[in-house]
Amino acid sequence: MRIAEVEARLKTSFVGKPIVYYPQVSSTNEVAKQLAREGAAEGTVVLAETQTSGHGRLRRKWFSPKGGLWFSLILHPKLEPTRLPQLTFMTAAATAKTIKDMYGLKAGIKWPNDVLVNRRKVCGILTEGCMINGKVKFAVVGVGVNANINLEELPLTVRKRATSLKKELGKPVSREELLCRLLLRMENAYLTLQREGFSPILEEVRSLSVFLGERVKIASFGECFVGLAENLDGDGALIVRLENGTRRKVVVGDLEVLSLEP
Ligand code: BT5
Repeated sequence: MRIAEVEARLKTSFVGKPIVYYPQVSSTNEVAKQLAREGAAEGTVVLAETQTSGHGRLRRKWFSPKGGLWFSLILHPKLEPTRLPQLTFMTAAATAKTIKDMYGLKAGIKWPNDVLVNRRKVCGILTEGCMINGKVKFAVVGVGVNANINLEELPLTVRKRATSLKKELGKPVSREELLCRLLLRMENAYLTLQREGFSPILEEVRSLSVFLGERVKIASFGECFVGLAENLDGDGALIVRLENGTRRKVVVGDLEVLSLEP
């Protein structure tokens, strides 16, 4: 990554100022949390070419070979801790829109934290918060975009459900340009969230969704069930109508769109 080029082209006011760059780290989220504890400014981005222990939710492994866009953004949101997932939705919408605008690919959001292209995962997002006395001291939003990675570098089980921008377009993308555009969208979305609340973001997520109105399989707290993904409530929780007609609200879990299974 040519950081000087990013710095020269970045049109944000505080996101990505500064960008702390490493050829390799354990996980950009871990480094960002450490920097935030030491007082790093809101907007600081930690970016690495590769991660040796990149992770997703529940400490699942996030494979981070060379060619991807792996970064974490430090924020100081005025949000209740239970509302931190709003940052994930905000980022998913920003990423899906950036991919659509820049490359004309049909990018969509799969609840709660994936961006898909052609039914396959091109990006995963992990938001982590640090709470003190019940308040959010800072949050770190980790973004992994399979920009120019070779899919052969992912294990077979992961590869089946993954894609990269390079694979979809048949040629590599400029990661510098992608990062600049994505950080600008994230900054604008964050300002909207802070000023106007979650509803404008939620509307975007609804319109970019690949899961609403679909038959889905949910895994949540060790339980599995199938139903229709009916809506997102005002907090981004998923409302599923079960086959017996009752509704369930799902706050945390994994979702598979049954008609989209590769
Ligand atoms: C996520 O978790 O999708 C969140 C991933 C966040 C990664 C970023 S990279 C920068 C920052 N630093 C970090 O350490 N993390 C963040 P989850 O929904 O739990 O999905 C994890 C699952 O995605 C794994 O169990 C695999 O099945 C799959 N997976 C792993 N690596 C992948 C990849 N490169 N592309 C597509 N899918 C992948």
